Amino acid sequence: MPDTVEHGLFIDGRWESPPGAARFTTRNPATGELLGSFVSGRAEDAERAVTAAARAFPAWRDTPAPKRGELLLRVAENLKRRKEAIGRVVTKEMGKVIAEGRGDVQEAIDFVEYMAGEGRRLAGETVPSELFRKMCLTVRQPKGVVVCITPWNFPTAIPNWKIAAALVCGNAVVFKPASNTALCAVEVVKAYEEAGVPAGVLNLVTGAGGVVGNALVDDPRVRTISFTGGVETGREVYVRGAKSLKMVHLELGGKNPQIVMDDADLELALEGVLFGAFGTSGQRCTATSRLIVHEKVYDQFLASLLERLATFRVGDPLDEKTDMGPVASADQEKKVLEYIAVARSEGGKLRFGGEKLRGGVFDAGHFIAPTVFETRHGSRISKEEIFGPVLSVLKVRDFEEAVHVANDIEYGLSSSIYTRDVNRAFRAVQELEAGITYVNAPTIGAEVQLPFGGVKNTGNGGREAGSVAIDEFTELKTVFLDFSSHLQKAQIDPR
Ligand code: UN1
Repeated sequence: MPDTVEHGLFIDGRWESPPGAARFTTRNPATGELLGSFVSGRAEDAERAVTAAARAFPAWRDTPAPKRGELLLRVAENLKRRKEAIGRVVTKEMGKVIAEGRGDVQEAIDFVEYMAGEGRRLAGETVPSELFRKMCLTVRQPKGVVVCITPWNFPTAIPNWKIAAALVCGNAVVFKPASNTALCAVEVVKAYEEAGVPAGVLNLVTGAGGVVGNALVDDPRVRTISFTGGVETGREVYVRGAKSLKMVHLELGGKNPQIVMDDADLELALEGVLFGAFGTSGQRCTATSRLIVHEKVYDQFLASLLERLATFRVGDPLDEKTDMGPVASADQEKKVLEYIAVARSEGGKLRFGGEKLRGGVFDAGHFIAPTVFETRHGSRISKEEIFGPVLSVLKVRDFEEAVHVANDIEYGLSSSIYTRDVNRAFRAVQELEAGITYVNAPTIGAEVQLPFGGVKNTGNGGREAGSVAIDEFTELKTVFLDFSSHLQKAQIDPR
């Protein structure tokens, strides 16, 4: 691999490329092109990164929060300046179309800017005391060393959701990215390095989850793990972290429904499902993987969906005209094709796609046709997260059945309803069991100034993004200030 750029670990403010270190590479899932070579970190590397973070923490904690926010503003500027270049790296490394590659970086910029302002808020609360001349309030304090473990599907946005929030709160971070988007991770870290992040405050350790991830989760000096990824790995991280009583924040899967009622604007609903189901090749936690349609409009809506898919352009994700690129890796391709086989074997009625695309440019990459199955509620493809361009279509009699089908699932991240009936819209907001509900908009496209997360097996109750992002990365100190010059006894002194 003479031409492949070798990237190092970033520990204590230095890029390290130990000669002879084991390495792995990333490849463009559309072309097979080699993109970079990265260090397969060892447990010792993870430990050294934690040591660097622990050493850097006190000075960072003592840096005024508005100053920490200023660092983030410089990071945002760096990301803005390099938005096009980094957007192209996103597209090349995980295959989302270039408009979405840029969007990934924009989402990172949006959140980093938003968190920069948090440096001047980081609010606690002030409440009255039951006693004389006594003041009661809370202040936020950082946790110390926190670990951010991130997925490949939003390889710049999600790391920034975690890192920017953690840093503005005064924590030191060890960042362990998904291996198949390691180049994006290097780009993210460079934006912080160039902004002047102090040595040790942000560290990058690439490598296998079973080695680097486990070492970080086991390390007693780490207080919080912020993890986004699949439910199986998330459960392992949770259980492992519990042994040392760590706070483990989980953002996991989804099986997100778009409901289309008989009174919906069907053209709008059609645009919504095309974007929601096949944007990012269906590889978003928020992707629309179930289309729940009222029986009165079912045949008509399905027919127009199939008609639109006939001219849907799958191909080179760097081409602005492409609607959908490849899936992100050979592993993803294998998993999605296995689910397509499951769907066929359980009697799903294939209405579109259902295969790996071959011939011409497709042969070099992991391209799967946008796939539509008519299926029944309860089939495996209607319940399990596939994380690919596979849409299950389900027919329902009425609103009540639509909500029942939408909710009768182990996940609860995003949800959507298309209707013109204001009462139904409000009922959906109230009754859909999900962290996010959209009315007349697709299940994807959350904005960073609002909380992001879900119910049931989508997580363990936390939220990222929005102003509540700081809850994950701060401890609340409760403060009682008694200026009465007397011993006062709460609950005991006469009232
Ligand atoms: C994810 O897939 O984990 O709402 C994140 C959206 C994006 C974020 C998705 N803003 O689809």
